[in-house]
Amino acid sequence: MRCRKCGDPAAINMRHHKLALCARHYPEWFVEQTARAIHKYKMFDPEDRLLVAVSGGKDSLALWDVLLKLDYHADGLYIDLGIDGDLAYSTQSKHKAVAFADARPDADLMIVDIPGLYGASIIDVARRRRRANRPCSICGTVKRHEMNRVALENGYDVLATGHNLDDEAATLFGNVLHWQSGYLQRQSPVLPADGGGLVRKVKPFCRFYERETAAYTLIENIDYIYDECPFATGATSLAHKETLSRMEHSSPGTKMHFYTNFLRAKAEGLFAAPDDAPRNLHPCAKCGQPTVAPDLCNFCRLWEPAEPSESR
Ligand code: Q46
Ligand code: ZN
Ligand code: ZN
Repeated sequence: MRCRKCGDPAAINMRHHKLALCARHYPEWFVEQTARAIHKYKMFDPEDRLLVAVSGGKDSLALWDVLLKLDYHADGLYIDLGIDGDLAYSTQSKHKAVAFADARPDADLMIVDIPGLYGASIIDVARRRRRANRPCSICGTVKRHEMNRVALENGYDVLATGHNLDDEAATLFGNVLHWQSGYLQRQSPVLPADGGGLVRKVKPFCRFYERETAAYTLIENIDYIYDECPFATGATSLAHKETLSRMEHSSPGTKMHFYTNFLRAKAEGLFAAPDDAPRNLHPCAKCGQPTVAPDLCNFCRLWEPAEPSESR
């Protein structure tokens, strides 16, 4: 297999694009495609201040790298969740994010230490809520809240995450399996800001397959944490990814068509709510972030004493 641009041996063959590229031309293509996605979905403008959520994994570090190459003002945010144990997952992943920032003079990294700030790791919180073996929904609540808080408090215009096409297709698959109309309505490469306290969220890698971001980090020598979070094993989203990957294998382009045709159907109004009903958000009584819950938001409730029904 040869590079389409120069005829050198190809480093990657993308069957769905019918495109093979060498190690010199692939990173150029990858950066250009990111710029096209930013433009296509009107994600942000050159003068915007971006906060990139970095986990120490390949997608988020590749995203930060590309945004800096494209000359955006992009700072990093690492949230230390306190997931340690045998793998020392949080310590190791933080180390990767710090090493990435240290090697680049234009990369500023902010670190939010959840146990230090709130007095408990997400594992402690999950244990208190009798969810020690499945802390992911608690973890998701904490990450969403803290990303939004840090972005708002520090005047960022946009929060960027490294979700790739495999992530988005798996999420879509789960939402379709359960016909989660609200989630289907909101799943998008761009979630606009709402004046009530939610910062704009974007996913510039939503059209890249996971193996494409992996190839970019490999060719560009970006060191990341290879291990998954220990709680990722057994997650439903992983099972959905495996199902979709089998379909992709027999029919290249399946994930891309599934996701992009969904976006097109949505743009044509397929998932619009009957009256485009607002979600009835109001400020949380404690932190002020928008919530649909009646008093405290889900995040603030996590730090309250567990209710009897939860501690059974
Ligand atoms: S970090 Fe958190 Fe993930 Fe670990 S506990 Fe689950 S949600 S798996 S992306
Ligand atoms: Zn080439
Ligand atoms: Zn709150």
